[in-house]
Amino acid sequence: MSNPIVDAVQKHPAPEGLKYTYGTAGDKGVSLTNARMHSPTRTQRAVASTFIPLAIGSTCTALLSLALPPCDVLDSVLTRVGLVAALRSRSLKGKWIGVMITASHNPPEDNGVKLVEPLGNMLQEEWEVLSTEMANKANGDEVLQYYQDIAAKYRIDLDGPARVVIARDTRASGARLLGCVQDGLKAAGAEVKDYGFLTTPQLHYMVRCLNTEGTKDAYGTPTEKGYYEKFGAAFKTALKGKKPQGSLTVDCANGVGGPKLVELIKYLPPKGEALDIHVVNDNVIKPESLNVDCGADFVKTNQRAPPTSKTGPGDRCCSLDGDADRVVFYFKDTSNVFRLLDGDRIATLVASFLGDQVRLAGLADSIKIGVVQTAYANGAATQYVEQHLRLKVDCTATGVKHLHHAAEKLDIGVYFEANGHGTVIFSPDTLDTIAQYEPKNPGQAEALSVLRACIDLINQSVGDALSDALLVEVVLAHKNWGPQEWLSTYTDLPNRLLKVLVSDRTIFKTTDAERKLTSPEGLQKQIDAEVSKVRQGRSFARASGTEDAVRVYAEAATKAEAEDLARKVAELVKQAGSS
Ligand code: NG1
Ligand code: ZN
Repeated sequence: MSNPIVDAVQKHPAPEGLKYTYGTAGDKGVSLTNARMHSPTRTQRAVASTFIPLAIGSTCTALLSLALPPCDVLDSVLTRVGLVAALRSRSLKGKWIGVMITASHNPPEDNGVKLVEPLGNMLQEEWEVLSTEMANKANGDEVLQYYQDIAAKYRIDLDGPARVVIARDTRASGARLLGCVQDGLKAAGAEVKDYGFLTTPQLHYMVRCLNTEGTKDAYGTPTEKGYYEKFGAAFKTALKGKKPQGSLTVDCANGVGGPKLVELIKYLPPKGEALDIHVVNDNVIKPESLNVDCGADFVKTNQRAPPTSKTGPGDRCCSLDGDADRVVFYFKDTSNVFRLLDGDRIATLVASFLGDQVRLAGLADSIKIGVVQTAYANGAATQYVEQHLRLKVDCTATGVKHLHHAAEKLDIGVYFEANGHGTVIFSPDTLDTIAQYEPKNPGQAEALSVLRACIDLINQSVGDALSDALLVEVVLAHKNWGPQEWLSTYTDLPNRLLKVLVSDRTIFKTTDAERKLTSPEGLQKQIDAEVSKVRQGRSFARASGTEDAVRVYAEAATKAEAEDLARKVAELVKQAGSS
């Protein structure tokens, strides 16, 4: 007898010889990115930033010989993700779960998918494991069996309600992948809301709104208009009549952030009155231009503005990534030198501002702010936060979910990766304190009102490039700063990030938030010895979670020393990886 789940799975059969993993790549198999690097053409790429297909064992060539059109390799995964999303929703008594189809800053031919929990946060790790297992089941019968096993294990009522929200970015393969998810959701009998094109953070926002509607924690109206109205109004209130200096040019990576920003602008105070925004690289009609020579990843990686950039010295610019959950700022100084204001800079700027407002509101004794970084944060940023701002810094492993979890433990947790992923989260107690506090004088009232507007302006479910950019503008306007003043708060230590290809990156194991290697034996000692030879030296090596490589980071007092240190550590890693 036919079963709808078996039928849906058979409709999108899994390609043979591929192994998939959810999130950053696991420690099994060989990442396809390895195969990709040896691939003669891009048409053989099949990587997903969130669901990464891995070739089983080391048979990358077997994978290449499949010669599949790029996203065929994800069809089967997407149908199964639909099934998992329905199960996850049922396990939470029908709460809305989000499915976002995007490969973020990766090239246009890539795609991927991620699941969003009811409050807009990232999928629980236990369910990442279930998703991975599900993605790797061979056929319809196995999938059905596993679906029922999950239901039994978690006592999920398969007749209970399942509700799932879907959105996608502007990639050409998105429409087909959407159909694949829908087939899975339909087979599982889920109620589906398809929002069409959204930025990743907008989808997170919708999920949170839908699940909190009508409660005391209501987050907003679950529509695009609701999103623009909420953030637009908060921006206006937070500015308190202050006008940001000059204008802001926003490079939208030719991704979904472009049209969404154009829409958001309609809800911001009119030009002349507040911020003048120039939108560039917003061509979504040509999906092949996505993230090409533009966007946050291009700017951060190449340390230069997109070649199309036409701004003059002192003009503030920022770049979003392909799904608008990352943002970095930059400008040309008076000598026409490119200056980057990355995630570390956003974190320090925002932490200093929120610290001031908390103090001015008279809440410094009851609310503590902390900053969460990864080992990639520049040492000068860490020192500035600890010694100048006198705030606590936590360091976590790479990946926003780690930063988010650490930030959740703080009253106000400001977390950013250097590459521009991040946001600020307020604990429930802190939100209550700020909501209920009775100001004792007009100064306190003013600061309190700014804090309340910032809470609304910050997308607390996930890092949101549009909301983060507006927050930066609010802070700069209050401080009456341009980018040069922002840059002048501290001087970055010269640094270098290198990628080392090794035959098996899984032998590189770390501890201490990835800052020290525990394996291969003896390597850390050798790195320490090199670090001790340079002034203000710091270096670490870790296996990338998204690429088949080991990343080496080094910083030191001078550019020459940083580069030399990086080169030497990379050499040590290469030797250890080939022995
Ligand atoms: P890996 O490949 O694990 O270093 C990269 C970024 C992370 C994060 C993830 C997810 C660096 C050094 N690493 O991780 O910050 O953004 O991708 O996209 O930038
Ligand atoms: Zn992204």
